[in-house]
Amino acid sequence: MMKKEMIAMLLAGGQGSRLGVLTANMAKPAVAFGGKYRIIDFPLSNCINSGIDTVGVLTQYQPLKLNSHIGIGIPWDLDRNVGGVSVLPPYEKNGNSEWYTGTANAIYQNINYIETFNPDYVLILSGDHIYKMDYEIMLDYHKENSAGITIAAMPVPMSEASRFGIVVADETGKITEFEEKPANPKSNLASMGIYIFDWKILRESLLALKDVEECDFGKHIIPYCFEKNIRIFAYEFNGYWKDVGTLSSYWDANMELIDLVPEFNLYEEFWKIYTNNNNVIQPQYIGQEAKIERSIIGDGSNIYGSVINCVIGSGVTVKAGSIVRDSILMSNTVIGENSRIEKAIIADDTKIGNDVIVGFGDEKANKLNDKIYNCGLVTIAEKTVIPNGVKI
Ligand code: ADQ
Ligand code: ADP
Repeated sequence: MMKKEMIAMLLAGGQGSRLGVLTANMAKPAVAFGGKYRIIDFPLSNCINSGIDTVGVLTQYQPLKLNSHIGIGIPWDLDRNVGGVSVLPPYEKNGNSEWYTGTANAIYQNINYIETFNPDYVLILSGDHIYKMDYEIMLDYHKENSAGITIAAMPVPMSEASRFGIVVADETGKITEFEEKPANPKSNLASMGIYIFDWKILRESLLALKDVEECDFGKHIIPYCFEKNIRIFAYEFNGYWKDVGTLSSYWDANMELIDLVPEFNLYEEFWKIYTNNNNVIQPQYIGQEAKIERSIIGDGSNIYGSVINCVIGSGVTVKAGSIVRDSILMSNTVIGENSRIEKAIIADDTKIGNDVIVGFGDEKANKLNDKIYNCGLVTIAEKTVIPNGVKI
């Protein structure tokens, strides 16, 4: 029988409704990030950089882009005969198909997949975090503690603590309390939603809780294991980590890439981030009157106007006389002449006319058009056309 010490299960099936129009047609892990990547590139690259060569990706909501991006896993060196990356949508069993109703339910429905590899440990990951982590070091920590479960955790500002699973640990790292999204958090040590489980323990818990509605790790599995006195440890992580589940955290994380000394560095030789890129795309072209400051510019972009503090994807055009500032433009966006874009997220293939102002602050804009959100950070859905002279 085949044997893998640890396999990863990457949860990529959440709806991501807080990313608004960006996730109307694609799963959150497929959303573009940093001018060149998609969010899922980060956990997938972490897997291969950590020596994990078997990854199940659990998809369900708007999976088309995600599936075509992952393909057979070539960019991440995950095209393997044994293991590699497998996309695992909910499938029909005995005539009745069931959606993944919760994170743990999604894993429960894939017990057979996991068992093919007869693993000692299973690593549970989220598809919507930007970070670099060596899961092998986390596994060493798990073994040293003879833990049944290890939860990666990091301190967050107390004001944000109730968005997370909150852990209280003793001086050895053993978790003494866990509460999922508590109204009154007892500490600011947040679960990162990254877990290593002894497979036997996880399997037993999934089977015991199989009838729980919307069975979830934070709400059900971890509390259940607590009651069973399983040894649960916190693995404190001190690097850069961002849950990009909201538009403002997504915008922040992109903007942090263009800091003079970025806290999150994409240029490290020993921890590369791999992605599925179109390598037939042309080089960038910067016109004579163009001005570019502190920005990432994707391949195939043509810049004739001013771009300041921006993350620009591939194939973007900014025409003469236009100024784009503090914004994220995804691939193949066109900005017409003499337009002004301030603090916006503009999704793929959007065409913006001449003399348009985005970031004008018209509070009625989001009611006028369901493709546009406006709350200090204007977000425009893919393939939107904004006519000449419009103010948003
Ligand atoms: P949340 O951020 O609320 O909390 P959750 O909505 O459970 O995370 O999603 C986690 C991951 O699972 C996401 O990548 C999502 O796409 C995926 N997912 C959600 N529902 C799914 C389903 N039915 N099928 C497949 N995939 C699904 C969690 C923990 C907290 C912790 C934070 C850290 O519960 O304790 O603090 O993550 O971000
Ligand atoms: P959740 O992800 O928690 O389900 P929603 O995506 O439903 O949250 O967002 C909550 C509300 O905020 C919705 O009414 C949505 O229309 C609105 N909203 C989300 N993002 C923006 C934005 N950038 N500008 C204006 N309204 C927004």
